[in-house]
This record gives sequence, structure tokens and C-alpha cells, in this order.
Amino acid sequence: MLIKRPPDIPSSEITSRNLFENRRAFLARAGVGLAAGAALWHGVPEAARATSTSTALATTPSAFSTTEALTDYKSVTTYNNFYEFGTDKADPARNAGRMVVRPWTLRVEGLAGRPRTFDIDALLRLAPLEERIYRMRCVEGWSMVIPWVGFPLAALLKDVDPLGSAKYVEFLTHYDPEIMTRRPVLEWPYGEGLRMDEALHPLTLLAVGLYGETLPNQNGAPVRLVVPWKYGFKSAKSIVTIRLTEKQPATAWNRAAPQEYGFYSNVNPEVSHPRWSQATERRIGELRRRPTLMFNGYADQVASLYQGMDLRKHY
Ligand SMILES: Nc1nc2c(c(=O)[nH]1)N[C@H]1C(S)=C(S)[C@@H](COP(=O)(O)O)O[C@H]1N2
Ligand SMILES: [Mo]
Repeated sequence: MLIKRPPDIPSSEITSRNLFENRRAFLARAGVGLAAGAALWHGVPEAARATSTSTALATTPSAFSTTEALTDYKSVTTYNNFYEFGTDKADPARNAGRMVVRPWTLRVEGLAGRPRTFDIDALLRLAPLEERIYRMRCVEGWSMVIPWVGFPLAALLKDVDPLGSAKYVEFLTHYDPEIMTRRPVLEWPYGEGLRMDEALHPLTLLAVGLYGETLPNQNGAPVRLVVPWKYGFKSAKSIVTIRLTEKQPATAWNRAAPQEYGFYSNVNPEVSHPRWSQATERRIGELRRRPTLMFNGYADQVASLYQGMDLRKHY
């Protein structure tokens, strides 16, 4: 399914060509299609498995994109955290193909004047799709540069007309014990949260694709959050509910280990995680570690959100 756009909106033809070629070259080199390499899981035969099929998306480029070298498509789609499908980095690519992402609905509810349920295809037409090349930094100490496709979460929130009492936004993700782990690795469904001003920040992206195509399942198809100045775990995958709340919502990682994962979880090289220093990171594909930047390098855009807050306390 191609996204139709009026002809006066510039297409991604020129700016995205390198990205498409990068991916195409990779696929050609590897001699595989998208779903290849997916192994059997829980004894479900290959033929019965829903396979992840990506579709091209028309995008416009974004001024927020970094010009840093992209992490290769293979690493972006095979080195993942999606604990519902296993805790090994390779597990999501192997197992998430079983998730059926069409049809899919996203419910936006809570303190909103016009709560709404979006069909995924209607969601894809809600706002112009942009290509946003963002740095992504996991609390485990690795980072990537990923060409996301999506639109600002603010466009969705404005559509439902948040009430003045809405101070936070909660994100709940798909959980199906038939295809996902039943082990209580975290509390399922996986939940995340943002303060309203963070959620409305123009950098906060509702992502529906990467490398010019719809999201592979392991990256959170069909819709996930991307908050580039926060650690990766804030970027909830495969979202089914967005709820506007007055009280700060509980989050999966904060519930699991409150000493290790706070509500804010801003990338901050000066505040160490109890088990891992956050001062440096390894960019996937590079050998030498590089220094981690305050707010993952987005300080100019987001530091003002936290003025007057003690970021050691609000980690
Ligand atoms: N539903 C869900 N979302 C999730 C996770 C998860 O386990 N389940 N892991 C988080 C973590 S720790 C990271 S680093 C990013 C990884 O996103 P990527 O695999 O697309 O790079 O997803 C986040 N979103
Ligand atoms: Mo992460």
C-alpha cells in the first residue's frame, strides 16, 4: 500500500535515494528478502507464520535530521530490544514475524476532548510522513543512527484535543501471550510515559517506518514511539493505547527496577546507571567508544524542558 500524497508535496525521491540504495544494496548483497532468516518459534511452521512485509512510504525530509553516517539496515533490524519476543538481541528478528500488524487500531483516550480510535491506515494519513534521521542511545551503552519515518506525536495529540488537566501521556503496547513470552521479564503489557511537554516536543516522533519503508515487526510495527534525547527503552514499540493522564503513569522499567530506571531517563553522561557508566557509548559498526553527549546531542532543543530540575534526582 503506497501512501498517496498531493503532487505539490515534495516526495522523498531525491533525499531518500541513498537510503533506499543503501538498503537495496544490502538486500542484494545478502541475497535475501525481508523475512528471510526468521526461524521457527514455538514449533509454528514457516508457512503458518505471519511474515513481516515492508511497504515503501513517501516522505519529506526533516531539518531535525542528523547528517551522521547511518547504521546499516541489517544492524538496525537484527540487533534489537523487544523483550516480549526474547531477551537476546537476535530474538526479536527471529520471533516478531508472528505478530500480525494489519489490521491494527490505536486508541487515544483519557483526558481528551475528542478521544479516538485510529485504524493504522488512517493514522498513516493523519500528518505528512517525514524522514527523521535520529541518534538512538540505549542505556546498555550502544547507539545507532536510524532513518525513521513518522510524524510528530504532537499532531496526534492535538487531534484528540487534550484537556487542561492532562499532564502526562501513557503508552501501552501490544501483548499477546500466544506469540510473546509468558515469562514475567517485565510487567506486560509494556508501558511507558512522558510528561505532556515532552510528548508535545517537536522532536518526539510517532514512527511508522524506517529506511523508507513500514517498520519491520522487530522494530515495533506498526507504530512506535521515538524520543531521541532519552534512553532507548522510553521508545515503546507496537503501541495500542495512548492515554492522557493527570498523574505520572507507571512505566515497565521503573516498576521492574526503580533504582536503575527513573521516569525521565534522559541521556545524561554525568549520571551513571548503577551497573553501567553512561559517559561513553559504542556506535554499532564502530570499534572505538565515543563520548555520550548530554541529552544524546539534542540539548539545544530540549534542555529548557528540564530547567530547574535536579537531573540526578529525576534520572
Ligand atoms: N514493547 C517494547 N518496546 C520497547 C522495548 C521492549 O522490550 N518492548 N525495548 C526498548 C529498548 S530497551 C530499546 S533500546 C528500543 C530498541 O528499539 P530498536 O530495536 O528499534 O532499536 O526499544 C524500546 N521499546
Ligand atoms: Mo534500551
